[in-house]
Amino acid sequence: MKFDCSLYLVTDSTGLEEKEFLNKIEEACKAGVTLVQLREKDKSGREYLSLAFKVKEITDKYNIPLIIDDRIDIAMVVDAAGVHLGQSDINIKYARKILGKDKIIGATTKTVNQAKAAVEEGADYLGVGAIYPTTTKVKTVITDIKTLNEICHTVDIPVVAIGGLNEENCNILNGSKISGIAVVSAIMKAKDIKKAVENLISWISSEK
Ligand code: TZP
Ligand code: MG
Repeated sequence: MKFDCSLYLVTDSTGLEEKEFLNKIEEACKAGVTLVQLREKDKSGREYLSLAFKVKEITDKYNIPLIIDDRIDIAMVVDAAGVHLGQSDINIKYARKILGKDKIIGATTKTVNQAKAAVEEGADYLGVGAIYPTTTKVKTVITDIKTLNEICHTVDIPVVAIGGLNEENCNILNGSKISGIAVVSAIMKAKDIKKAVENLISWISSEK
């Protein structure tokens, strides 16, 4: 499946009422994010699935592919565009076996070796980071720009930078060969989502 990962919204529903959460996603879709990942770490399978159906309705309305973090089963039930898998999730080769060739499989990689392995197993894109420390709940390991650039030069699939990135600091990526940036807080916590998305898009366009 063809996809555009230039501005990749990774969601975080922490502390938000469902309606507020869905509104933020819709605003971001309307403003021009190109890919959305639903990322839930604390919900039960049933809650995750229920939310995935609702988010899928929004992303479908704006024709934006939806990626589900961690859960291949949920991605299949809601007919999402694909899944995002980390280093401790199901191996990409088995995910591919389940999902078939048409679904998108993204992989988190923090080193050149992990990146090479993910490509060999059939990943469609790589998420690389954290570029900056992040307040979004993850065990943060920083990936420096040098490693990010080495990964970009080593693999022939899109590389997306992630971690602490926002409209003020994404200049650090100027000149790198990334295909896009993935952000959580820069959009989910923005006072003005439309403006944040537009500013990020204008930086992305200036880098193309
Ligand atoms: N993987 C590496 S950093 C990160 C993930 C999921 C979180 C990024 O969140 P934020 O708020 O954009 O720093
Ligand atoms: Mg995971």
